[in-house]
Amino acid sequence: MTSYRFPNNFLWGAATSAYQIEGAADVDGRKPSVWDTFSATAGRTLNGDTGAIACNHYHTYREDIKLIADLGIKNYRFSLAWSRIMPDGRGKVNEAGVDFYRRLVDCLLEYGITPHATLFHWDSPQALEDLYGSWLSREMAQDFADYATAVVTRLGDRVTSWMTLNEITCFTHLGYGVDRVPQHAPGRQVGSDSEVWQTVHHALLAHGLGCQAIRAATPQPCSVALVDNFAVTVPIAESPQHIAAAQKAFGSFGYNGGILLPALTGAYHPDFFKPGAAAPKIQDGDLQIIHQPLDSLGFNIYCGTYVRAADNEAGFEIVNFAKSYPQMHMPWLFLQPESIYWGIRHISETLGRSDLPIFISENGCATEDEVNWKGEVVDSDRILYLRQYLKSAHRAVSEGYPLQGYFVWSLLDNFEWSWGYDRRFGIIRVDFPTQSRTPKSSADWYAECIRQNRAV
Ligand code: IFM
Repeated sequence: MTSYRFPNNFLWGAATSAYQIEGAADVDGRKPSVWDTFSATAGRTLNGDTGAIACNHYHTYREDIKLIADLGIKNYRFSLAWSRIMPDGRGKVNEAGVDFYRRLVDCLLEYGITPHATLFHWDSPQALEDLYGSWLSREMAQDFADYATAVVTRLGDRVTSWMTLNEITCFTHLGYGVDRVPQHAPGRQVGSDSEVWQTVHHALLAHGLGCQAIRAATPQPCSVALVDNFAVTVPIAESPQHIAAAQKAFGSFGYNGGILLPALTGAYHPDFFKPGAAAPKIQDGDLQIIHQPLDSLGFNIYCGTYVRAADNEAGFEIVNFAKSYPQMHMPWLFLQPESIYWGIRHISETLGRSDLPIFISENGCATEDEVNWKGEVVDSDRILYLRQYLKSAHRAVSEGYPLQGYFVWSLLDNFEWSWGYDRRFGIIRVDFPTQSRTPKSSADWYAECIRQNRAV
């Protein structure tokens, strides 16, 4: 009965983000974000879905928090909508918007649930897009820091766990990236890779200035994290040569060299500065700003990439997923539980940051849920997926890597960006026409994991 048991202080949580669940898009002074504009533009999202209503959480947060409490979940990660707090992106603070988050946090605290707040989960104010093209401009970094100051000054008396930006890759490369049709996220298409990397650089600066702003504004000790969905290289087999290949590949794989490396080591990967490479313009002192001391790293993990040793210049090669490799209900989401273990191990061992505590800030999957004749959703596929990943997370803990907690993605079925409401990641089903909530079998399973403090 004691197998896969986590340490007593392990944090069990669930995660959401503002635009994906709140709705109430024009209530109490909120102004549009780039996602309101993007999703309202014909052809951008599946079925033309938008987050205008989403899970209506702005109005149902009390009931939703009670559901969290009923499951025994003690940690809740949510994000704040910048354009609720600062409708024009800069300048005047909308106190009615802040009040919503005060109510939300107070309700969490009443139930004994610790709030973990992400300041930016992709929904930048449309006003800043109109003013200077959002992440195309360096001004965005300072505006983000000012927004962070406004939030932490007002909510820092009740929130002590802060995350700056969520998944820089997604709102930069997927929004501004060249040659991407259809476009999967808001952002003006730019003409070159170095311009895309410039948006990343501005986001990293926002993270760095944001960390400084949080620490300056907090009225009490707090923790600050970056949340990244870095690319995980997984050895095809755990032999010394394939492990070495996965480690060799890690620093330059995916977008790691331009996001994770500068944030955690203070330097872009050397490949960025080779002739013809797409280095952004970097000003003196930028890397010091970006490389802030962090209390932890939030690691969003869904799946990674297999790598094997190869007799080539690089010493490794990527192994594509085989044709009938098990996959969840997303084109990019393969069942690869080892990715959670290897991601954690790479931070500690490959990057040499064993000092940095890690928490899984998102892990979950979309499944083709069905409601049975009893009105239940028996999502055995989601349980299979989550159980394997938790066991793999446990392996990291048992080998001494500093994993502190786990947030399942997601608490609720929600607006899955350009996939609209078609893809369901929740452990609680949302029937969008009626807004009724039904905990799925995976929610009961997760509650049992929490109760027993282990992967059951
Ligand atoms: O829904 C998203 C979330 O907003 C960011 N990480 C990945 C999830 C699933 O696609």
